[in-house]
Amino acid sequence: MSYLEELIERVIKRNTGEPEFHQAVHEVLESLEPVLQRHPEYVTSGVAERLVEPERQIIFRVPWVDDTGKVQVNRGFRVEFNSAIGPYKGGMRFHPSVNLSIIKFLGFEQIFKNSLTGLPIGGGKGGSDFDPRGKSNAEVMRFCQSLMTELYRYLGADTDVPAGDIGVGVREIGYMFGQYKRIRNVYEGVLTGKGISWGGSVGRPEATGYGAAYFIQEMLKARGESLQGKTITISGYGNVGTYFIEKANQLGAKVVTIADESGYVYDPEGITGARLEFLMDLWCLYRSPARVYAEEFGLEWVKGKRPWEVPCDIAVPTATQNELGYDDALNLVNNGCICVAEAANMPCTEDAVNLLLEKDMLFGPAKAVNAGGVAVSALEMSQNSMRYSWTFEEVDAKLKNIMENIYKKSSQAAYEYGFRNNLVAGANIAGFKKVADAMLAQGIV
Ligand code: 2IT
Repeated sequence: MSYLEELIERVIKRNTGEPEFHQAVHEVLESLEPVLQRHPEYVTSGVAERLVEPERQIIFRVPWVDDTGKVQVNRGFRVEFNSAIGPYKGGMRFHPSVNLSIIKFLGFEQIFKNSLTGLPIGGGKGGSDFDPRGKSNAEVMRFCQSLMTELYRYLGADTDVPAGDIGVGVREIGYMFGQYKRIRNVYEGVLTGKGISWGGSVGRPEATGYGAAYFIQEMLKARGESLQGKTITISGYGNVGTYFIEKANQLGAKVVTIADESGYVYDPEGITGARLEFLMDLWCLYRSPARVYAEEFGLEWVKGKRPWEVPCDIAVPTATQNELGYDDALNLVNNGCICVAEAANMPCTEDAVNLLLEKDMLFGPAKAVNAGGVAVSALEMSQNSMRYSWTFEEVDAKLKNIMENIYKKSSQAAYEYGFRNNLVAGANIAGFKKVADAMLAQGIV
């Protein structure tokens, strides 16, 4: 067994019952064989062994009182994975499925994603099994305050800076920020994704979706193609999906599906204008199921199926991990799809990714495709430190530039290490090298 295979075995043994974490580690370590061969100093200094072990993992009780006066108890997590190149940075996810495996896979991915942005941010992630759906504002506030009453001691603008993820938007960030400020008595950029009047950055809400569209443009350019006239299928219609549609429309493409866990809607005309406005409110304001969109516009609700069976040029999973499996990938291949780009975190299963790469499809891995969100979070941190704010045009131009650079770095690393046009390996290698070099320089810590 090779050094890396052995390490994967050890990770699986030491982190039992954490399949998502195993999956994320496997995908990265698989790409590193030629890198470690060329750089034995990474092996002797145990960079890979240290990388797969979080610097710190915090698990805590979050008690709160619901509107009926009943005590509820949730579990809070923050995994501070790696601080070699900057303070821990990464979102908080509030969803009933959240457990240590999910937070660790997300935190591990975040190390490389954040490195790829070229900005000084380490990797971390957190969350809770709390479900904001169906809760009143007052309940969400009490929950967020209780969570921050424990979490604040681990955070700081130069230590650990959370943001949003699934189930955490500006409302939740606001309640957490208010509580942090009250306890610490400091006004600092300890969270990103804040409201514009209280330290947020313009362009942060749009950043993940817009960034994904900019990245796809770069992928297509390399094959002499563009987004103009392309038909795109997506799944989630939250923060990532809706702004992705907006930018895709601006670039001349047409998005024809949205989905949730119980089915999908096919809108052959494309989601534009008033329909996009309706969709923007659907999740952000009302947390409504996708079926409501079908009902509103008299479209068929395809129950129990995934949108990946709809013929398209480009498929962009925008919801959650492992939402696009082998059979879905096979459908996409057979229906003439030319590009799959992961706008969610790890949305494609490993066998789906392998099939798409085998078929020489353009494949954009999550670490690269969805890095725009955290990149603009880092720009929010910069603006907070300067006590200054940039305009939308300034932020958007920086975002575009960052996404173009991520594409360049990833494709160059892939070629340099013999992976041809495999951006999965390229993104892993480019993200890894910056962190590994910083870890080498800082000694065995
Ligand atoms: O997955 C992600 O990169 C995020 N949820 C955003 C993290 C951030 O700190 O803005």
